[in-house]
Parts: sequence; structure tokens; C-alpha cells
Amino acid sequence: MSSINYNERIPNNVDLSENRRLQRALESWLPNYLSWWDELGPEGTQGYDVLLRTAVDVSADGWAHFDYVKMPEYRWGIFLNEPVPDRKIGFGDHKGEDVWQEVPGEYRSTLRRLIVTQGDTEPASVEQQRLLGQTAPSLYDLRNLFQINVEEGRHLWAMVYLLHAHFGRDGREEAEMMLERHSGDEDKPRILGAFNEPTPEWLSMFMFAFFTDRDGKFQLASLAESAFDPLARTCQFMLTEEAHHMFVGESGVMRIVKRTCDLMDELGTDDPERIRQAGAIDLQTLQRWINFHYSVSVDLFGQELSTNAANYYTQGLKGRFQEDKIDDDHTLVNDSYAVHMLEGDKIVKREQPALTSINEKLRQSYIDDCQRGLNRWNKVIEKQGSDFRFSLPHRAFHRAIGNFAEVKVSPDGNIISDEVWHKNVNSWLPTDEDRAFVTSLMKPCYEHGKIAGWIAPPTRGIHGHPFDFDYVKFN
Ligand code: BYC
Repeated sequence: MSSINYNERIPNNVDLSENRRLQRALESWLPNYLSWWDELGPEGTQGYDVLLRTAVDVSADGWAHFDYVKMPEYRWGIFLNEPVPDRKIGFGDHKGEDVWQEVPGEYRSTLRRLIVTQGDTEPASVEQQRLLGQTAPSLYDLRNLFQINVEEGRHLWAMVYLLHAHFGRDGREEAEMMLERHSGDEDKPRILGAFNEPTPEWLSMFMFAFFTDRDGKFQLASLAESAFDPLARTCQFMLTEEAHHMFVGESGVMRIVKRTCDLMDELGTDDPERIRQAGAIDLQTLQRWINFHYSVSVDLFGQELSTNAANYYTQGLKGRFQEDKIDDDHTLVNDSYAVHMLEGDKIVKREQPALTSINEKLRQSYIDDCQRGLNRWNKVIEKQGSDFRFSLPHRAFHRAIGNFAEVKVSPDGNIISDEVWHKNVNSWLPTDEDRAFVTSLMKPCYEHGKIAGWIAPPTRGIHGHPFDFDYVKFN
């Protein structure tokens, strides 16, 4: 395995220069990618110098280099984790066989579809966030946004590399399509629902980074188990970068909660109106944002019972989260799993074949992980002495995919009539008025060491720098 070669146009650790055809194909995709970035990437930021980390190695120590970079000059590269010598397939029908370095013909279209679905989300998120650079609450936050954006761009490169390297002409066509579908586009939308929702303000940005990037973590971790070794190794390295994105989400919301709690203390009130008048976001409003982003992200795990998911598993294409830590036979042919189902007007748990329940099992791991984050936010509120606690709505709440897509369900998990839904929905999901209020707070705060009034400063800066560091220079 070569180390990352920065002298090439496309930095890589896959010996790209030894495969001239592939190199040329990717080099001809590059200008299209750059025009996409120019058109639909962070608006009006081409000349900014941003303190960014760039991947320079794939080893655990010192994989990243920090320096000022203009985003269009970011070195988007192709990095796969080191191969594990003699790696064997860990699950499904091919368990125990050698992993594949090439795509088996019979799984070609399925694998391509998985890679395309994953890849499509990456540029989608950049598109969703393209205007946020105009209203960041601090230079620190602005820099974090741009860091996420360039890395999502790199994650698109990661998938496009696989398409070009392993899927011939179809793969090249799919790579083109990645830049043709656009988030929210009526004719050519992005593939998954959540990636067509706008991210219009920073509260949504932090919630997205907490809830939706976390779906990314679990999906990537499942693909990192794949028998198709290049996919597994690509996803492993993407997860290294992904951790920061979730940190931005979790700590961002936590800092908003902190600011709100400080104000509640200062003003001696928990009246949402008074908190809003003081220029911060009341906890009830935050709960509505949680309800929205959580439910939209829960949909991303697909149907509760999915023969697609069973096939991906049996064929060795996509495993479970941390497959090797699960104590079972890793074929699941005789196993069952308790799945939430709709029976009449009740939600019940019923044992179902474990294989068809793979999506639901992954969704459960995700839910548990989300709950841990909420607990940390709740600690901040508890410290302040308030009785308010955030909670995750029931998994059937506000669903558009799967068993509960056709029914109305309250956050506590009761099936309700349309009438009851309409009566209550304004206290469960962000209203137009909520959105207008939150949007009204979004004023850029780009003076050194300053921060907007609705969020607390971070406890520490980036890469050892203080909060009041020059993270972005506008020139
Ligand atoms: N929206 O059998 P099912 C990230 C379709 S995020 C629209 O459940 P499957 C990131 C489905 O296509 C992670 N359609 O499907 C985060 C299927 O269509 P057909 C992204 C949906 O395949 C932040 C039908 O419904 N990674 O990385 O088991 C920033 C039957 O459903 C949806 C991946 O998604 C939906 N939500 O499950 C940046 C991993 N759900 O066959 C990045 C790759 C289902 O009837 N993808 N459908 O035509 C997969 O593993 C699977 O495709 C899914 C869906 C889990 C998404």
C-alpha cells in the first residue's frame, strides 16, 4: 500500500498513476465536480482562506494536516484504509471465504445501487447547507461548516472512485448522475427523502449533523463490513472523518441548550416567550426540532421488513453494525428479531425473521446512540435545576417510509386520528412561526472572539487554537 501521493492531481493511496485509464477518467470528472462545487457548494466563499484539515495519511496517528486552504483548492483525494491481510467475509452465505477485490458479476447491480445511494447523500448535504456560510454564529462554527462540506465532497469522491474503478461504463454514468441530481430538485431530486429537505438555518444544521450524519455513521459502519473489500476500506476511512461531523452536531446543540439554560437562570424564568424575547431558543422549540430531524433520519434506515436488506446481508454486501462484536452465527437463517408492527390501531412487537429485520436492527442501534446524546444534553438542563427533559419521539412518529408511513402516531406512540394530529402537530413539529423566529436569530457574527446571542461558545477551539482564533480569513 502506497502512502498518499500529493504530487498527483488527485491525491490518493490507491496507486492511481499505475492505472492511466482510470486516472484519466477521474481527471475528466474533476472539472465537472469543481463546477458543481462552484455552483452548488458554499455560496460566495471561493476566496476565503479556511483553517481546514486535509487527510494526509490513513494511519491512526497523524492522519490529518491543518492549514489555511481556499475551498476550491482543497485536495479532495481517494483514501482507503490499509487492507487487512487475509481478510475473510464475516457474514452471510459466503462467510469464511476470502473477501473480494473485484465485484462478482451476480452482485454487480445491487452493489452499484448501494454505492450510488450512499454517494448521492454526500453532495446532497453540501447543497442543503450552501447558504449557511452567510449566517454562522461565530468564525469557529463557520470553519466547522466548511470542514464538513469539504469532507462530504471527499466522500463523494470516495464513492465515485469505486464506481469508476469497478463498474465500467455504468459506473461512469452513475458518477455523472451524482452531479445532476440536486437536493430538492423537482425533476431530479436526491435519492433519499431527508436529503431533499433544506437546511435553512443553524439550528437545523446542528440537528442534521447530530441525527442525519449519525445515520451516515451506522450505514457506513454496515458497509465497512462488506465482502467487497475496496468498499469496506473506503467506508472505514470515511468513518474517521465522520466522527467530527457528529461532534459538531452534538456540541452545537449542547451549546444552544447551555445558552438557553444560562438565560433561564439569569432571567429567573422558563417561560418560552421570555427566552425568545431575550434572543435565545426555548427548550420546547428545541424539542420540536429534535422531533423533526430524528423522525426524518429514522426513515433513512428503510422498511422495517426488507427483503432487500436480507439479500444484502446474505450476499455479503452489507453487514450489521460492528458485525464481529455480535455473538451469533452471522448467517441469521434460524434467528428472529422483535420488530415494531402495526396491528389494527395498535403498535406491537412481533418476532420476525432476523434476516428481513436487518434494517430494524440497525435502526435500533441508531436509536440507542441518539438517546445517549440526548442524555448528555439533558445533563446540562439538569445541572441548571430545570425539570424539563428532551425525549426522542416514538419510532413510529412522523414516518414516511415503512410500517407506519400510512398512520398518524403521537410522539408517545399512540395511533391517533387525523383530527387529533392536526390539533397537536404545532406542538410536536416546527411551525412556520417557529422557523421564522429561529431564522430571525441567524445573523452572522464574524468578529474575533464574538458569538451570537443564542449559543454558548465552545469549551475549546480547533487543533489547539483558542476560540478567538482567525479560523476563516475573508480576504
Ligand atoms: N427514501 O427494502 P427497503 C450519510 C426505498 S447518510 C426514499 O427498506 P433498502 C450522510 C428503497 O430504495 C447514509 N426511498 O430498502 C449523512 C426501496 O426501493 P425499491 C446513507 C427509500 O434498500 C449526512 C424501497 O423503498 N447511506 O451518509 O433495504 C451527510 C424498499 O425499501 C427510503 C445509505 O443509505 C428512503 N429513506 O433500504 C452526508 C446506505 N428507504 O427497491 C451523508 C446505502 C427505502 O422498492 N443504502 N426506500 O425500488 C442502503 O443501505 C439502503 O438503500 C437503504 C434503504 C437503507 C437506504
